[in-house]
Amino acid sequence: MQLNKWNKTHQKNSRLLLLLTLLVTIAAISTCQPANAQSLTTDTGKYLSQPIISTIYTADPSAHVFDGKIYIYPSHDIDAGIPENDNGDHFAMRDYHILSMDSINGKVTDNGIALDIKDIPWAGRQLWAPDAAYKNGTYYLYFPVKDKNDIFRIGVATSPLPAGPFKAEKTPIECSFSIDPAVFTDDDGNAYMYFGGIWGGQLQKWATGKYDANGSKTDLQKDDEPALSCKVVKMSKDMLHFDGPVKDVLIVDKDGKPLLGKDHDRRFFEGSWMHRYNGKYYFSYSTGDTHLLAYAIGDNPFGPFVYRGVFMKPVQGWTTHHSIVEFKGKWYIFYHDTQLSDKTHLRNVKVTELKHNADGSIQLIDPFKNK
Ligand code: FUB
Repeated sequence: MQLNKWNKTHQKNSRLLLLLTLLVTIAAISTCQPANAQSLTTDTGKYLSQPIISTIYTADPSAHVFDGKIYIYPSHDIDAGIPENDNGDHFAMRDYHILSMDSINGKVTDNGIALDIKDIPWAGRQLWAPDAAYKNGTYYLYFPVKDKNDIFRIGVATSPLPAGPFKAEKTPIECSFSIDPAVFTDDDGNAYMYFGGIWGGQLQKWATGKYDANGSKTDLQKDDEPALSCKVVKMSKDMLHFDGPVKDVLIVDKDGKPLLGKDHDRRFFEGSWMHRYNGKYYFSYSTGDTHLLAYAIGDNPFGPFVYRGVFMKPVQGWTTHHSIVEFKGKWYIFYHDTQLSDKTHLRNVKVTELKHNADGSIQLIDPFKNK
């Protein structure tokens, strides 16, 4: 009888202990989230938009609408433990993940690894900002990566599916150099690649037309000379090569004078994009060390482009990089900041609406909410 009573009490206590252990375990698991997801909950109110995905770090989003769906081709940021410097060595990315969504602010799918650096035979290090294009049943992923001599080149990989997996060509695109390819397909089917970036993007090392390994680490040009230009080239019919000479994307002021090297608030730095609106060609880009997104308008894909202004104020983090896309009658800008990590090399992609005024100008966007 005594023993029976002890047994019952003991069983009851054991069940209580089990329940307690279970509760503690559940609590521990639910706090075991990635660091990024935790910081997401800290101070979301001050930002205009929230990260579209928080399970991986993403940046440099190139958005396209393929088959009625939005596909985003971003860099996949990782912490490689490399200290920050002006060369951008801390951006040591190793693969790409394509994101997709059926609607703006809808569910975002991470489609897994689309291309890994180990599968690019000529690659050395640093998979930077990519872009994509579609032609005749094939999707093309364009990507900058340093070759085995530590020189940035632009490569191309193909897939029958927009989210990959992509297979890289055996060599970089002939005559390609520097970073940040943006491929624009015009209404007549002709495609053009805009590319280049100064400082870590090495554009200044090509100022004479040939690569100068000992060239300046930042801008090579003198302050009162025209700024270094982004590059543009027509793509071949098979989308795998350049077709014709690489030209300068000239940005001029309203009097037709080229922007100067000292004009850090307006001159091109990196992260170019092209969109067409009401028959005009909008060349947009980052001003880099002044952290602005600016645009200039031209009458054809080669320019020249007349500088029109800033359309996005600085985001949180050193870099700013965007794309502009039309979806269901509205225009959107995909961009990034560092809301999830507060670290310049661990960024997160966002999206917000972009509006053109009746005179063709673009409304200024503040990535922070007005207080
Ligand atoms: O993501 C690495 C580099 O940072 C990109 O190529 C630049 O445009 C800047 O966003």
